[in-house]
Amino acid sequence: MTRDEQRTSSTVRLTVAQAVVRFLANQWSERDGHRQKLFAGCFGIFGHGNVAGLGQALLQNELADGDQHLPYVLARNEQAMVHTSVGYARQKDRLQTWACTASVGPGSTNMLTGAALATINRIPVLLLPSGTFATRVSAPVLQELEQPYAADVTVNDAFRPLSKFFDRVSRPEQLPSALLGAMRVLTDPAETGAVTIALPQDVQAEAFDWPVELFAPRTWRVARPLPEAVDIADAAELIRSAKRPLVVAGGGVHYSGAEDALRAFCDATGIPVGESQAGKGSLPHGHPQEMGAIGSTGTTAANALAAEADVVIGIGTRWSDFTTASRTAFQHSTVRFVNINVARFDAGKHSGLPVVADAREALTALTGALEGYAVDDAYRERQATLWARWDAAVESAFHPPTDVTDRLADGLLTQGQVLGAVNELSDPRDVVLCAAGSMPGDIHKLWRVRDRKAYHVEYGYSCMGYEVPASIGVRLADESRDVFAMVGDGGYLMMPTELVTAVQERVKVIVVLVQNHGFHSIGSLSESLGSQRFGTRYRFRGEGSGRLDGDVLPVDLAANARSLGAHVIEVHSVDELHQAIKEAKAWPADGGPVVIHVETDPRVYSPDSASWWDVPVSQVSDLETTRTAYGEYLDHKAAQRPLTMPTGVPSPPESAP
Ligand SMILES: Cc1ncc(C[n+]2csc(CCOP(=O)(O)OP(=O)(O)O)c2C)c(N)n1
Ligand SMILES: [Mg+2]
Repeated sequence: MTRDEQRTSSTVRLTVAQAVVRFLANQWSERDGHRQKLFAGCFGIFGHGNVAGLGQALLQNELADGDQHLPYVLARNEQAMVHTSVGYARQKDRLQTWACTASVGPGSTNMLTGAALATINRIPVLLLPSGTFATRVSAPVLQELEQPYAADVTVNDAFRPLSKFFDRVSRPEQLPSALLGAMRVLTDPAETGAVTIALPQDVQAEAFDWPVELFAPRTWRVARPLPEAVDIADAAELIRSAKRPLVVAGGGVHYSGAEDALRAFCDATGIPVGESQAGKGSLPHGHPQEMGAIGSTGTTAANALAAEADVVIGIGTRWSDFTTASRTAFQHSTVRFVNINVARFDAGKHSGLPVVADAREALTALTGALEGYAVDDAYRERQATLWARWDAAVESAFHPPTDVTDRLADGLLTQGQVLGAVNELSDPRDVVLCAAGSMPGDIHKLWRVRDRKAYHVEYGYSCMGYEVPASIGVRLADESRDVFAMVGDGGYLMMPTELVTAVQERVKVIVVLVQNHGFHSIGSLSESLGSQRFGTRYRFRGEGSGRLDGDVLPVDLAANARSLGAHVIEVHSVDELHQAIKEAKAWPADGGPVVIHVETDPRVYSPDSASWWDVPVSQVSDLETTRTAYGEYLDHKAAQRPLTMPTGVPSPPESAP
């Protein structure tokens, strides 16, 4: 063989876009001996930035024989396709995800919100925004941003602060390192989030001789870093000194699959568990140590225990303000933290003792190191009493007494009734999904989670419009479960578009559309802060007042959903709601989306969390309501704690001189 022949036999000539598709189709992830395709497929919307590059490559891939497919799915909105990917990846414990291709300019920047959401929630997605010409020969092209101060800036630079990895492939030679770097970050449990490779439109179509080994199947092992023995020993010592220890379980418990390890830890020690939004369901409903949601939208049980806790063990939590009730949840004068987290960044929060490790591995080691330790009987009794009190409050929210229901206008339900019906009539493995509005807080408080993957509230970015597209992702990830997307009228109006994608792909999602004609959540927040629900209701501008206080807008969201191809059921009573849920459950698995439209009375609130959330109130105001709210705000501020107590880890013996 001549040297030239050797060279040709070890390369393959493909465009950059064809190389991207072939590479992605050959990536796998592996954990605990289970191997799966890293990419289930590629969502996209084509325009001149990607139709001839990635579009051509995806077409060629779809038509090819063999098993190296990267299925293509046409979405309706680029933000939404990122949400769908996030929903999918979260349901898959971050072991699998999707790629997303968008055209230059608005198509690409539509993905920015999804990028931020993925990064904040630490969920892997691969974004492939298209860029304007690398050569700039025909600049400025349609949709190109021109900045007089910097000729190399494009709109895709906006992805940099939102991504955990960013690269722009301006020459084919750069592609291998961009792809390999992207895979490393996507499959790193501590680093993962949105990963962006910007692909200029001309580069996508450019041909190159690639080394064949670039396309060999690659398996990326998702690590389970082991804790250091000294960290476990220190953590155990601190916990043994505690009288009122408490676990705060975050999303890391789920992503690590640490639920059984947590249960074993609680069974052995009797330490109770409060859960963040991402960590909800870490212990199943009914477990004696399960205290449910914690923080601003927590249960009174978890929040009472948080206030007294002397040692708090955070597991896989990023300690958001909702989880800590804006740092008012923990009131013990010397409260100290142990933070088990795969990311050193999170493990160091609240001056905690960092145990940088996989949650499952760290919990198993800690349970061993705590052998013989358990909380006293009085603490167990306190857990049981607090929980029984809270559970009774949930019961009356789900089934309100007649003095509440008698006050409802005809055809209206309470939000608690809607949540109760869905919780009680869905199967234990069905998934409840939500993101923004008043429902995430109510679901966090009230929902009885009966399966580790049955709870999916996106509350890192709390993005209105996540609900419908993400529910498609959840269903694509696991067709053995029904998914109930709980969406308010405001959230629905942000992103109903993907109902069309669900129709196209025959994906069964059940959307429960809760119509209350505006922002119940921000309305009541506004009222509590003295802002009088200003601008939070969907109303005509009043003819006399000139303000948004006229009649309710004649908006028919049921008709809207029907027009997009969904099967719509309108309900006006609890009985009709029960029937609708049963009908939706019986709807064919490939029947596409079902929308249950229900009107609720936003004036009926769910049980109080006995908690707080820091939203600053105007310090000076012409309005009496604002001045009153500011006074109350200062009272709450007084309870805010810096959480900087040293962990008191014993210092090592002094070394010999
Ligand atoms: C994209 C986006 N814009 C604004 C907000 C701020 N916000 C949070 S809840 C909310 C209102 C939600 O209304 P709706 O979906 O009807 O739910 P409800 O509060 O009525 O339960 C708004 C505007 C947000 N979370 N996301
Ligand atoms: Mg609403």
